Amino acid sequence: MNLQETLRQRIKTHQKTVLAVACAADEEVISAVTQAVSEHYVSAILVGDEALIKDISSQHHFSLEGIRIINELDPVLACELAVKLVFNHEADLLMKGLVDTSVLLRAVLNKEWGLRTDHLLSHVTVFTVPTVDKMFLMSDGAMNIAPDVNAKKQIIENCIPVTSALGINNPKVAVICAVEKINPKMQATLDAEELSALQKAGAIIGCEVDGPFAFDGAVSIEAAHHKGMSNPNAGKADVLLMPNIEAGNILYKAITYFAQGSVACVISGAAAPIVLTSRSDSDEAKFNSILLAILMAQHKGVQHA
Ligand code: COD
Repeated sequence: MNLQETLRQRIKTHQKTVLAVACAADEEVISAVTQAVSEHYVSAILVGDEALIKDISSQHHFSLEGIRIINELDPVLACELAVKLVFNHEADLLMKGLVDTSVLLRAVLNKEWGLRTDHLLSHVTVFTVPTVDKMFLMSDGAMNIAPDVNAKKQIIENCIPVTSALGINNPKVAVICAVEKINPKMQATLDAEELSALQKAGAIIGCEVDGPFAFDGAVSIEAAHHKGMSNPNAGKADVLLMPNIEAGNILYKAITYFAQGSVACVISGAAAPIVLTSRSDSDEAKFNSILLAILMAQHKGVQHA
């Protein structure tokens, strides 16, 4: 399955969406943004080192025509300016450029002019790998460090608008652990039991939550059969809820570095979708993530329990 093609096909209209980019002076970032502009997906406001942005663009023949640049060399201030553009409705989407994730997220979480809501914010990765003809979601590999059960519930809920935007109805969420059996010494397995019970009791809606599952039993029906797993959703996961940021981040990097997978990443739960890839990600991953953020903006209004 080709992730970019799927994303392109789901974007129905080319409405004028404005993308604000924080710390934009980076080859891959400018490449992805100028591609999105030239294909009329977005118009863009680049915040960052204007001279460097122009220098990189002329070196690589990226057209900056029609793109507004706001010159700000300080990364903290550049993040603040980009977030405020979205807060003030001058832009619809925010994108992380060449800056530490935590610096941008602190601006996003600002109490006066940030993009907070009454819900937790979390990072969602959509990915495909060449060996499986299916799209998966994985969360959270980049924002919430050590989520407790309540945070994990909200991380699951933040995946639902993404699955809806992708046309995945009633997704199967697998709570990923190291084993399939509850082990009181493994907190993730206790969380899995509680999250599954919460969903069965109606406190999480729009998906089915099962676990504990080890990774193989979550994504491979053959592995689930081999292990004798009786859960009918074993091996059929659409969404992988990772136990903590380390597990999520390692899986994310393994998808791109070892499995030659494709990714698209956003922060969900904020007042507007936020394109948030790793600094080392390719321009293709950044472009895919812009497409995903546009799709999410077009599918607003999903209810939580
Ligand atoms: N959603 C909503 N509000 C939040 C969230 C969240 N996910 N996280 C924190 N808040 C709120 C808190 O309730 C509080 O009001 C305020 O923000 C500050 O909370 P702290 O003190 O926990 O926040 P910070 O500023 O120390 O840290 C927030 C970060 C998101 C920056 C932090 O969690 C972090 O560094 N995450 C990892 C980012 C990272 O390095 N990723 C690397 C992989 S790319």
